[in-house]
Amino acid sequence: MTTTLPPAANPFDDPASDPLALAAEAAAVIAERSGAATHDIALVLGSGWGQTADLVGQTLATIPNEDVPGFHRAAVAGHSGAMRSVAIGDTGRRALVFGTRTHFYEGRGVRAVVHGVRTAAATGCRAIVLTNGCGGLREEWAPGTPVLIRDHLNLTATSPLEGATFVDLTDLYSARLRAIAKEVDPGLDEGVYAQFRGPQYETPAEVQMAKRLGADLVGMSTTLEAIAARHVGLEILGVSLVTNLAAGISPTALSHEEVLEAGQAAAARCGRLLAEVVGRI
Ligand code: 8IG
Repeated sequence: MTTTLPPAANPFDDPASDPLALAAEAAAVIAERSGAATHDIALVLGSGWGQTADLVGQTLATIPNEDVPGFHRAAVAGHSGAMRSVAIGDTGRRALVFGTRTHFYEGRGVRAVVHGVRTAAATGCRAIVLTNGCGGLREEWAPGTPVLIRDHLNLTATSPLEGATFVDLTDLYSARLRAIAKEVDPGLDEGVYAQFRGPQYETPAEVQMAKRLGADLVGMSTTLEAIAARHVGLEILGVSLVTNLAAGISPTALSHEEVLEAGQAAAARCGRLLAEVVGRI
């Protein structure tokens, strides 16, 4: 008689499990379901970016997250719990578009947070575009303004790297890819992104702290993913959509509705940016 154990709630929980092996398993499922042996560029769509996926190119396959090892449904309203294989123009190349990400504040651990990045590398991707919705510290950035990430402050006090993995983070956010983005949209500014743990937004005092530390943008994602992406050799473009002014910078309180509205308003500019950039990478 055979007994089948229920699947572990979190496949990353066992410290002896190999996250890169799980990423390779996920990549194999994506290859099978998408009909593409390899993908070329990955995109992670953060808050406010969901509507841009259709502008990137024709969707050739949609795969629910829960069908792919190590992935799970979206935890945030307005995020799509699926990944898509998208044609990049008529180049024959494919983009792997993640409609959502796992946030550190979900408590699934850092391995789960960076599983998408590692899976993207395992599918053959050479570059990744990490997008997010965030709070802006500069008053001139009205809600709905996309900003290129030039560098980051990882304020999570953790890392996706385990063991003596000394990775250089100079030029983590590729100057080459930022230049391509500015060719497409010359009005783009750049800034330093600070990742807080969340899920609460910052206090006004924490926003002032971040400002004094050199931050221009505050959010709850991206830096851990960027570190993992560098580790597996991906070239990285980071783009933040300022969906709200950070706490205390504007006199009004923060709401998730505001975030979704800013995304709607900026969808055309952001979608065109991603589509053009992906075509030129
Ligand atoms: I959308 O103001 C979004 N995400 N930490 N602060 C932080 N994360 C965010 C914010 C914000 N807006």
